[in-house]
Amino acid sequence: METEKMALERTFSIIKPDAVAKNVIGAIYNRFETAGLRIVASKMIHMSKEQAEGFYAEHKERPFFGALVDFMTSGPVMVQVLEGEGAIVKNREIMGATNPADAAAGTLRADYAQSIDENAVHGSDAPESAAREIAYFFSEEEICPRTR
Ligand code: RTP
Ligand code: MG
Repeated sequence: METEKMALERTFSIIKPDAVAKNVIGAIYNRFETAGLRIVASKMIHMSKEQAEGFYAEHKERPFFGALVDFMTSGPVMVQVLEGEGAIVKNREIMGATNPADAAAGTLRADYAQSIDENAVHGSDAPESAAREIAYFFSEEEICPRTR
C-alpha cells in the first residue's frame, strides 16, 4: 500500500496586539520554525475597524464581537502565512486552546495569553478559512514559497 503523505498546506496566523506589545514576536516565530512551519509571507499592520470587522464577520452576532474588534485594533499585529505538512492543525496545536486557562502547558496561549479576550495568537481552523484569511491580507505576489 502506498504510504500516506500529509499534504503541504498553508495556514494564516496573527500575532495579536497583546503579544506584539509584550515584545515576543521573535519568540513566537521561533515556535513556528521549531515545529517545522515555514514563514512564507509576513508583515506588520495596524488593522482598521472595518478590516477587523470583516475578518471576524463570522462572529458578528456574538456578544464579544465589539470587544474583539476593539482589541484587534488596539495596536499593531503581525500577520503571516505559514507553510508545512498539516500546517493548519499543527499551528492550532502550537497555539493551544482559545481560553489560556484551558491551554496545554508549552503552548503559545499558555505562555503568552492572559485571557480568552486577549489570547496572543490567531490561527485558521480549516482549509476553507485558511484560504479566505490568507487572501484577505495577502496578494499572491506577497507569498514566497521556498525555492531551496
Ligand atoms: P482565533 O479565531 O482568534 O484563532 O481563536 P479561536 O479560533 O480559538 O476562537 P474563535 O471561536 O474563532 O473566537 C475568535 C476570538 O474571539 C474571542 N472570543 N472571546 N469571550 C468569549 O467567550 C470569547 N470567545 C471567543 C477570542 O479572542 C477568540 O480568539
Ligand atoms: Mg477562530
